[in-house]
Amino acid sequence: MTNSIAEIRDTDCIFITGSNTAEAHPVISYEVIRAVNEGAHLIIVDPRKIPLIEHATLFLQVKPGTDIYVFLAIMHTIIRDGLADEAFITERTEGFEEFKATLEEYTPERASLMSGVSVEQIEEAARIYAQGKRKSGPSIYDSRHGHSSILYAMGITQRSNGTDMVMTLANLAMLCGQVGKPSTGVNPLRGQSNVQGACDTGCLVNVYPGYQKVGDETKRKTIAKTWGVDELPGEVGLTIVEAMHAAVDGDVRAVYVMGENPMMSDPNTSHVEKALRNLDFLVVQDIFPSETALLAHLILPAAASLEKDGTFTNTERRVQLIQPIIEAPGDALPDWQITGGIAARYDREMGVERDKEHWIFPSTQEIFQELTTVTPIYAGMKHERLVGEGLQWPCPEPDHSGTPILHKGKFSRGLGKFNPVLANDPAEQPDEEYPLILSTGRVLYHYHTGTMTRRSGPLAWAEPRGYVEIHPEDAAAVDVLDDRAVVINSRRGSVKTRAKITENVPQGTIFLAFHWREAPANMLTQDFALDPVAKIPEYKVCAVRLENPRAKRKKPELVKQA
Ligand SMILES: Nc1nc2c(c(=O)[nH]1)N[C@H]1C(S)=C(S)[C@@H](COP(=O)(O)OP(=O)(O)OC[C@H]3O[C@@H](n4cnc5c(=O)[nH]c(N)nc54)[C@H](O)[C@@H]3O)O[C@H]1N2
Ligand SMILES: Nc1nc2c(c(=O)[nH]1)N[C@H]1C(S)=C(S)[C@@H](COP(=O)(O)OP(=O)(O)OC[C@H]3O[C@@H](n4cnc5c(=O)[nH]c(N)nc54)[C@H](O)[C@@H]3O)O[C@H]1N2
Ligand SMILES: [Mo]
Repeated sequence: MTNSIAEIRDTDCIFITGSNTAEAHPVISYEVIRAVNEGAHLIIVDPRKIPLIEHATLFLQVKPGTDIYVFLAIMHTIIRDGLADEAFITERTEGFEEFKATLEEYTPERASLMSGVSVEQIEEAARIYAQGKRKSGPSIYDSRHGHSSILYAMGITQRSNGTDMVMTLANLAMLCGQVGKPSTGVNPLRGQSNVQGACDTGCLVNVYPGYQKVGDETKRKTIAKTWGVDELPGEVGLTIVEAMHAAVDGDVRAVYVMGENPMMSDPNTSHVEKALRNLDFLVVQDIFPSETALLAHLILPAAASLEKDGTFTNTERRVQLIQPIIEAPGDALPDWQITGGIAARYDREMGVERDKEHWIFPSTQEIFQELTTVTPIYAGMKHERLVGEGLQWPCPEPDHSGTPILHKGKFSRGLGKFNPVLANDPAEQPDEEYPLILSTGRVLYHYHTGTMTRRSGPLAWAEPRGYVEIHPEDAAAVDVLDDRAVVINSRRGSVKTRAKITENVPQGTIFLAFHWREAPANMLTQDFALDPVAKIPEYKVCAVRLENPRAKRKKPELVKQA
C-alpha cells in the first residue's frame, strides 16, 4: 500500500476494484464501513455483487475483464470535464500529453458498450473520485480537493494484462493528485500475513532483497561483497507457471516447494501434475501433508506461524515481531532452521569451517540483522526497534521513524510517470462451445487450498463443501437445479460440484472458489496466457460450459418379461 490502513477511516471517497474486501480483508473492510458511516462515498467496480456493495454509493457491475474500458473512460471524463489536478500534473509528473492522447478513443459510451455499465455511472464515478467528494459531513482535510483512496486486489491483477491494470490505477491517482497525501494513494491489499515481507526480502525471480534488480551489476556486486561471495547470478529466474512448463520439457529437474500447494493453487492442474511427476527430485516443506506433498520424494515438516519467532511485514509495509505461543509438534522445525540446516550441511560437505555449524545463523535476530545490511528500505530497523507497533518501510536510518505514506512530495523515481495503457481483452473469450466465463477466488470461511481451514470443525460447519455460483438464467439454460450437482467443463478439464443459484453473479459468469479439493477450480483454469511483465496467470477469466449430470443418465428401460 502507498498509504496506511488507519487512514482509510478518514478518506472522503473510497474506490474499490477487484477486491472482495469484506470476505478477503475483513479488518480493512471495517475501516471502509467506518468511513462510509462518517459520510464518505464508496465506489465499487466488480463483476459480482460482493457484500460491501450494501455500503456503496455507486456499484459498477462490469463484465469480467472489461473494467479496463471503465477506468480509461473515467480518466477520459476527468480530462474532458476539466477535473484533473493540473498543478499536481505539472509539478510532480511527466509523460502527461502522450498519455492524454491515448485516452481520447476511450469514451464512456464505448466503455458502456463493452462493460455493461451505464454512461451515467461512469461519469458520476469520475466526478466523485476526482474531487474526493463526500456524501455528507465535513472532510478532515481542508485542501482544495477531498481525499480519495483506491483499494485493489486480485480481481485486477490475476489477468493477462494485470500490470497494465495496476498502471492504469496509478495513472488515475496521479491524474487527480490523489497520491502522496493521507487517505489517498493506490493500495494493493496483500494476501498472506507475510507476502509483503517475502517480496521485500527477495523471494521473487527478478530482484535481490529490497527490490534491487538482479540485472543491476553495481547493486549485485555490493550485495555479493556483503555476503562474502565472489559473484551472484544476474539472470531473471523462472516464475512458477514458467517453471512448471520447463519441468514438463525436462529443463527443470528438481523443485523445492516451501509453503505452497501448487497441485491446488496453480492453473491447469493436470499440467502441474505432469510437471511435478516429471521431476527427478521434489521436496515439499509444509506444516501439513498437502496434495503436493503426496507427490514428493522428500517431505520436511515445518513449524507453523504460531510456533516460531521472526518478523512479518503486513500490507501497509509494517514490519512486526512474531512470537511463538505454542511448541511445534514432533520433529517440526521453523523453516529458517530447516533451510539453514541444509545450507550448513552443504558447507560442511564442501569443507567450509563454521562456528555455528547447525543452522548457519543462530537466531532470527541475526538473520534480520544481516538482512538490514543488504536491504536499504530495512536498513534502520532491528528487532528491538520493532517491539510494539513495529515500523513501516522505508526506514533507512537507525533513528528514522518509518514511512506511513509513500511518494510524499516526490516519487521514488523523481517525477511520477504516466504510462499510456491501451485496453486488452482477456486471453480466452467465451464462444459457442464454452459460452460462460469462469471467475475464481475466495470465500470468507476458507483459506486458499484448504490445507489449514478445511481441518477446522467450526469452519466446516459454516462452509462444509464446494459449490459454484450460477445466475438463474444460466442454470435454467442447462436445467441445473439449486443445491444439485453440476459439471463444469473447460478446455483443460472437468469438475463436478454443487450449484448455488444466485443473482450475485452476472448472467454469463459463474464463480468457483479454489478451496475445494473435491471440486478443484484449477482443473479448469488456463496456464497459456500470462501477464507479460508479472507472469501472473489469468485466474479471473476462462471459458467454460455447464452440464447437467442428470441429463446424461439414461432412464432405465422397462424390460417386459414374457
Ligand atoms: N477468507 C479469505 N481471505 C483471504 C484469502 C483466502 O483464501 N480466504 N486469501 C488471501 C490472499 S493470498 C489474497 S491474494 C487476497 C485476495 O483478495 P481478493 O482479491 O479480494 O479475493 P478474490 O476472491 O480473489 O476476489 C477478487 C475480487 O475481484 C473480483 N473480480 C473478478 N474478476 C474481475 C474483473 O474482471 N474486474 C474487477 N474489477 N474485479 C474482478 C471478484 O468478483 C472479487 O470480488 O485475499 C486474502 N484473504
Ligand atoms: N484459481 C485460482 N487459483 C489461485 C488464486 C485464485 O484466485 N484463483 N489465487 C492465487 C493466490 S493470490 C495465491 S496467494 C495462491 C495461494 O496458493 P498456495 O500458497 O499454494 O496456497 P496455500 O493453501 O496458502 O498453501 C500454503 C501451504 O503452506 C503451508 N504452510 C502454512 N504455514 C506454513 C509455514 O509456516 N511453513 C511452511 N513450510 N508451510 C506452511 C500450508 O499448509 C499450505 O500447504 O493461490 C493462487 N491460486
Ligand atoms: Mo495471494
